[in-house]
Amino acid sequence: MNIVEKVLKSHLKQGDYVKGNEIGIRIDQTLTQDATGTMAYLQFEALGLKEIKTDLSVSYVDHNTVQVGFENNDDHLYLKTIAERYGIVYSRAGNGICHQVHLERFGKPGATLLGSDSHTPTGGGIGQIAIGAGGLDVAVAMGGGNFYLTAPKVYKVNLTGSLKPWVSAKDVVLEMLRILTTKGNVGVMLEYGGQGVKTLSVPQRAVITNMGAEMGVTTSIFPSDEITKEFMKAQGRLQDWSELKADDDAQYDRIIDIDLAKLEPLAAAPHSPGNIKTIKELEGMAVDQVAIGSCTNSSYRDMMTVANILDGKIVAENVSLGIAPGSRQVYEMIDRDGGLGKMIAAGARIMESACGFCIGNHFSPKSGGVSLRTSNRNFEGRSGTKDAQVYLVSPEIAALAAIYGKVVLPENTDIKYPVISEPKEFLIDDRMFIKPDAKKMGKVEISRGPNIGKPPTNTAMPAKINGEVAIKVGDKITTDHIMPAGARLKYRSNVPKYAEFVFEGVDKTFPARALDNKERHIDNIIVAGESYGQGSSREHAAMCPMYLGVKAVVAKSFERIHAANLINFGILPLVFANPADYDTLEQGDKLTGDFAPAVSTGKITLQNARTGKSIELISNLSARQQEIVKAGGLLNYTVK
Ligand code: MIC
Ligand code: SF4
Repeated sequence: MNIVEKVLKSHLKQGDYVKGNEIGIRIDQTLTQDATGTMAYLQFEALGLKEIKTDLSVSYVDHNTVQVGFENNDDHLYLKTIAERYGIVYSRAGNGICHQVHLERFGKPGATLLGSDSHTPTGGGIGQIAIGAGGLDVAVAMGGGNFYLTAPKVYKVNLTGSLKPWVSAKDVVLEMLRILTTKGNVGVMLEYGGQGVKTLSVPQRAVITNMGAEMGVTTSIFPSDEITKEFMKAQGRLQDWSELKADDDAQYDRIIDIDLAKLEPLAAAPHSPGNIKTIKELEGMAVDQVAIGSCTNSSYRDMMTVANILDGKIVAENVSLGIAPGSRQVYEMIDRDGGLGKMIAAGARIMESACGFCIGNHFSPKSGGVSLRTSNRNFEGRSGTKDAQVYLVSPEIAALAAIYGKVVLPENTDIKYPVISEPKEFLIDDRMFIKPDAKKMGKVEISRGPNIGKPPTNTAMPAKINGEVAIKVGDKITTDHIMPAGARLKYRSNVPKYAEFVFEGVDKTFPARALDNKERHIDNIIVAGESYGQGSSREHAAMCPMYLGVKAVVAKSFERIHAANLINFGILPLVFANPADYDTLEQGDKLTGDFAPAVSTGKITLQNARTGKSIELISNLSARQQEIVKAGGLLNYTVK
């Protein structure tokens, strides 16, 4: 067996493990973060769940820490009290970014982890099957329910050689994005192997698995070996280590070979993580802003590397440099080891250990500004500035650009490559976690500020669709397009308010039009191109459209997490049987037809009143999903 099969088969609870089949697995650990967590726990309550049944569930506060207005802090307090009530570990704001902290303190080889954040696969760096999902799926898993996924195709990424100086783990994953692109990898898991694995530390591996999310794969995993063991020992968690490796005769659906020694520094150019260019091609491009941090590339080694590149230098006059260490552990250690002082002396703006700039919560670039970032997404407008040009690069290239004010090739500078090794012992201080206390469980009163509403409800799917194309969008529409984050994040617990911003950057008139249709009993339909719903796991990108009366999304193809979220909220994801039919549809078209065949035959035909044509659509739903959609979503289906 390969590693993926070993972990999934040992957690199999339902279904036959046959590639392409829907299977249900047991989840050992869950994580939530505050931006998706409030709704996840509100749904946990709405489901009537009373007990946490996982080995470990952790609630992190790392996304909405800007706290403009009362809303964010109210959410934090709700999360704290609900954690105390149900026995969830609560990681306080200031403790760091969920994925980095989870890797340090809780990640366990061979275990399953489900997180309400698309970058949960970071945990694959330590040998976990770590999957991102919507908050409702995480709530169900916390209560002991299965998580459903497609038994995946497994691609082996065979690594050989070792990275040259100035070439980074980021360049490995950018190379993977060049090969696999951001489209068409639904139902795939990546398993890294080969001699080259031994040259990569756990945090480097985690950079690589983190950005598997950008390829749309379900997750990525590394073996658990001596290097994993050393890392866990240095984290004081040797007892959690176990070996995990593929059998010699393991089978794979595809093998991708990468010689680490042949890689060169790369960048993802605007506005997609799959738009790969070499640093050589970008050499000389002036830079306005550099941002180092996020849940990828914010480890001790990355931060100390940056600190030593900056040592004795000053940030170029035309550049503003922001640095956010990934966790409190990293922060304290770079302070102890002199890295923080070097950053401050160089003129860096030291930021909170949180998502911050990555999600456009602050540090937005100037109009049309060029920003080099070590984060994982450069979707249009995500930085908070619609016309900003965001490039994703390694910390090494980012630090050099901050000094020179432009993209430079390391060999054309006089800076020596700083070799930083992984610490033998990390600084361990778990006091910013509030651990479950049996005396408080079941008793703590849950705090609910005025911004915290109830999860919205939905009606059962009608037998006939009386639809209208409420909006038509193009290819690669991300969940950032559907449901913007940044300044709007604070409304995550208030669905009627947040729904006012659906498609804000695409068509501001959509919410009013959709609500008006809903009131007139017209079913809103969204028409889209390829890879609809890329990016974030935010279930609000399904929940808010549901609130606005969207009943179906008709697209050329969907991304996994978003398709699952649509189903969870009673919205039908339908794929064009003939993609050319996309061109025949226009906003305002009236589409009618029977919904029932979508359930029984997986096919549905809708009539377009304007063109007089009928279009065939496919609904790829399992029997379980059909029932969920019929009921109007997972909440209705569960709480019958
Ligand atoms: C993101 O990187 O887009 C986020 C913000 O972390 C999201 C979660 C969210 O929208 O709250 C994700 O990746 O799932
Ligand atoms: Fe936070 Fe950015 Fe990572 Fe999402 S990608 S979890 S916003 S740091």
